[in-house]
Amino acid sequence: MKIVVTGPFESGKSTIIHNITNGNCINVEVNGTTIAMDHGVANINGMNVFLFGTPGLLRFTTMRKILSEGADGLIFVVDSSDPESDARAKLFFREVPFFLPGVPCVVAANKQDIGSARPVEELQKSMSFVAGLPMIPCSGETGQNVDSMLRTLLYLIMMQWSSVFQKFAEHSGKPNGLELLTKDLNISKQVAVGYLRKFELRKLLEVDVGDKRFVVQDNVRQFLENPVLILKK
Ligand SMILES: Nc1nc2c(ncn2[C@@H]2O[C@H](COP(=O)(O)OP(=O)(O)OP(=O)(O)O)[C@@H](O)[C@H]2O)c(=O)[nH]1
Ligand SMILES: [Mg+2]
Repeated sequence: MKIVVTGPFESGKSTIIHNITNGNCINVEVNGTTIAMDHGVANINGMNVFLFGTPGLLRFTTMRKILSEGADGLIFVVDSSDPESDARAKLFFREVPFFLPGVPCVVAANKQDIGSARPVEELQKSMSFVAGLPMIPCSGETGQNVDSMLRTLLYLIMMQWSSVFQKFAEHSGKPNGLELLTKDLNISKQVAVGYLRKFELRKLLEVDVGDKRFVVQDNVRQFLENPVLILKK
């Protein structure tokens, strides 16, 4: 899966990616400020999660647009400890529907380890622009709740794709897998091949030469069939 981690300046995007990937990430930064991107890969129960952190300075809009291309999910990071950053978060959030329309999103209420951090109920009141989205209290610094936040997002993504994923699992390994996929989902061959390519890139499955057959990775099959399993560690 491709996950974009965005949010205003200094909210903790790079720190969260560092935590999720156990430090297996790169951050293109100048003096602690991300100027291009963060990138790292996490492995959640055998599922590859490709994380892309954006720069938080407003002027790097083009970079955020490029990083958002084809994203499956979004983590919007806000600073729970700094009420003055709320206005920046609001301004920043305006980009989201343009760059990532319809993409599942969770809000990371970060920096909960700081004594003055506001609880989620209070943040939800002052950040009405994220109403309706799951908001998860966490700390990139201590790692509190970071794993369950990512799992919540993966669950939402898999629910969004559930009708396609069910069929991936059902027809995996069959000699005429592609044909069955187009028939069951009532989609054109072109669309079905597009789905296979997309999720092959995300390492969920492998497609045979000629595209007739595909095979779902053994360890992710159970999650495609039953997404709720990803919520458990
Ligand atoms: N106490 C605490 N500090 C944090 C936490 N997350 C980030 N920080 C600190 O907040 C500052 C900004 O963190 P970054 O991870 O660089 O934030 P960012 O959102 O990537 O910043 P930009 O890329 O510049 O937009 C750093 O000094 C971090 O150490 C947290 O959960 N708790
Ligand atoms: Mg950063």
